[in-house]
Amino acid sequence: MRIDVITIFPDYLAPLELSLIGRARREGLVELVVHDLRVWTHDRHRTVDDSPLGGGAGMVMKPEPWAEAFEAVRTAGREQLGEHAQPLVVFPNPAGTPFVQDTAAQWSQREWIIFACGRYEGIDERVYEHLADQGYELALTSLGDYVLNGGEVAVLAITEAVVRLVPGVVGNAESLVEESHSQGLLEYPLYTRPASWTAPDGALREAPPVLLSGDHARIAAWRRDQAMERTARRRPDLLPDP
Ligand code: JE8
Repeated sequence: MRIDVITIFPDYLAPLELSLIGRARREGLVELVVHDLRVWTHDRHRTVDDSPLGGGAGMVMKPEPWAEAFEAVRTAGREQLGEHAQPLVVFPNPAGTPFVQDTAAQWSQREWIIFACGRYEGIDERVYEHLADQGYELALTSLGDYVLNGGEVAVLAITEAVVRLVPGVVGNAESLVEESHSQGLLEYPLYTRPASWTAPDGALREAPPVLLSGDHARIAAWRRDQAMERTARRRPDLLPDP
């Protein structure tokens, strides 16, 4: 899978060098290229923004650098992947469709995703129209119902959620199976050794004895029950309408 990110803050994406995703990149499972949008400006100040037409607060991202950026990134991507390659272009946007686990599963099967990170008040609307006219597949996607300052943090979260589902990236294939089993429910509580733990306040805190019983059917039933109870209490919206 190839992922391109276009941003005015390339350093924001530095964490993608680390940990799971960093290893996936080194092993060639994922090719990730971060681009500085200002490369595609032509003035001394490398201007990417201007005031909103019609007035109003803040600044709007100008269309010209974006159009040039997409042309260059499409050419580079097709050089690597072949002329057949069709990217999905994702614009993180607080007014977009919510990003959920199902989105991550679908996008993990894509050959190529281009993330376009807006800043300021957002991007000139004609960029979306132009890309759609050029035949790009576009997705406006929200990380959640709160306000960020730009798309970069959304790209970090979305990339981690997508790349960990690419075959071979998460070593323990069982942990992904577990996730799909418990689909739609919150996870059950976890315990490890010592089974009897004396906390710093002197209290004896025991793990649930069922987990030491060796009875795998009873353990599975207990975990299912805990997951249901937790979901009902914390996330009733996840349960089917009663
Ligand atoms: C963004 C964003 C996602 C989420 C994404 C991209 C580009 C006051 N204004 C702030 C209102 C409009 C957006 C402005 C900042 N901004 C925010 C997000 C997002 N994905 N879940 N929340 N916020 C941009 C500019």
